[in-house]
Amino acid sequence: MEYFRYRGIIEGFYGKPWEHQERLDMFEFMQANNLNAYIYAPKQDLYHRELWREPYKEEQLQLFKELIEKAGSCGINFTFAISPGLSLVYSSEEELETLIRKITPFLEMGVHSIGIFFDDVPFDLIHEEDRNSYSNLAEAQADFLTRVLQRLESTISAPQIIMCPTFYCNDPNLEYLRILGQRLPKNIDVFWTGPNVCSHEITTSHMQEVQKSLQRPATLWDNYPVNDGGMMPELHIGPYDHRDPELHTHVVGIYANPMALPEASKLPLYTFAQYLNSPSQYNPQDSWRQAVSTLLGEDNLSAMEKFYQSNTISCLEPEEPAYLTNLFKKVQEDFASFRFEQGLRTLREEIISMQATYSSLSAQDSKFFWEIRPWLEEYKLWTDYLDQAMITFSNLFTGFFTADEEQARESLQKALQGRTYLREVLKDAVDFRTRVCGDVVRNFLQQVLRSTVSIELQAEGKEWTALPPGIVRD
Ligand code: LOG
Repeated sequence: MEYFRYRGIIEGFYGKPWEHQERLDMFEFMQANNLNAYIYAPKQDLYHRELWREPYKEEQLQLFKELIEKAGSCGINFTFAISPGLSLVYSSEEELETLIRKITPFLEMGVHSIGIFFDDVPFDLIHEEDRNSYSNLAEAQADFLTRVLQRLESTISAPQIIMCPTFYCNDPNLEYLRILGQRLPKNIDVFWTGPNVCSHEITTSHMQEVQKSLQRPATLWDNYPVNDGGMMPELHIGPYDHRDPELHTHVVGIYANPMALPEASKLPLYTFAQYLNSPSQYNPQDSWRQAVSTLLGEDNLSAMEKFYQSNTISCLEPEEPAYLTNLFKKVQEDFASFRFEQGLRTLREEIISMQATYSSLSAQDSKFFWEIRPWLEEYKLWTDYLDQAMITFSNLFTGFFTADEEQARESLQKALQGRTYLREVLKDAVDFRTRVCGDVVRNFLQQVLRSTVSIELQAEGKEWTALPPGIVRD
């Protein structure tokens, strides 16, 4: 018995859509992992959204044909989706005809599942004709989709429509949802993304409330591992998590919205598939290790575990990377309690381990490792800066605590040089493209700058009191 009717992937992100070949590869991955549904909905395909009225060109349809056939041969239900909500006149018959004309080639290629999406479009009726015909957006959308369904039913057998509402997360008791629930034909499926656009947690009771409003179990559009928009600096490679094992009692299917990086997405998608196939047995950490061993090889497991510790930030784990936070907290406590050697040793061991991780992963040549390259390269830079910070602290302690005056002078001079270097690299780090290591290493480097400010001022013959107004000592 399957827990979810639809176990899928929705290519529904903003940014660069996947390549044709990447989609074909993904279908094989899906088949191997018992995922059975794919929705084509990349926001950046102009013909999907802005130019929804324009028919696809012949060459594009040829590629779709290949995709649809491949999906079929992999046991995957292929849904073609269109997002007309930016400009659609809901009440117009002509608009309905235009939409039918647009999807007809897909129906002819054997697609019987159509997505019609109204996410990220105006919240109100923007056309006068619609304001004259309907009293609200939900009514307009329900009426339009009812008409589309009637047309499809007269053209093909067993058509399937899935819609995405304009209010697709947050409060399950919205009037808008209740109107949709009442007016939409019961065989139209409805998407929902959970308590948030990107939900940290999705509970069964939340989905039960959604079901009540919609008068049907919803289909989850789960915005993980997607990393578009403001999330682009984050690498979402951690396991699927915080989804109640009983969700299937109030949800007909779950579609994960992946990253624009298909290979990197496969790590979380592998774990997602395990959740879908056996929710009550699912263990995120075990599943993740299995994913790495299966997809990247057992040899990469320990380096990937290490690298992942610096890449945990996502809607699932919004805090700063816990491992690094704890490690630096310990080092700072050691320093504050005059256990300098111990603190430096912890740092040194961490740096060595990070260096080894970089060397090992950057030597790999597969597509996965090329996709994660920007994160790897900035991880390397943080490792180098951390190394310099460790040396600077070491010089600082020697400078302050040695009885040998000559050595003290020399060490403080070196600490000063380290400070100058770190101040410069921190300026560069403002432009880092990734959030690898979160803010943890950055904050630690900042601490080095603060700890060394007094020797810099001394070297320049300045006192605190000589600082310009507005600069305060912290
Ligand atoms: C979009 C989606 C995007 C995602 C994450 C839905 C239903 N729509 O806020 O295309 O990938 O957020 O940024 C969205 O989630 N809107």
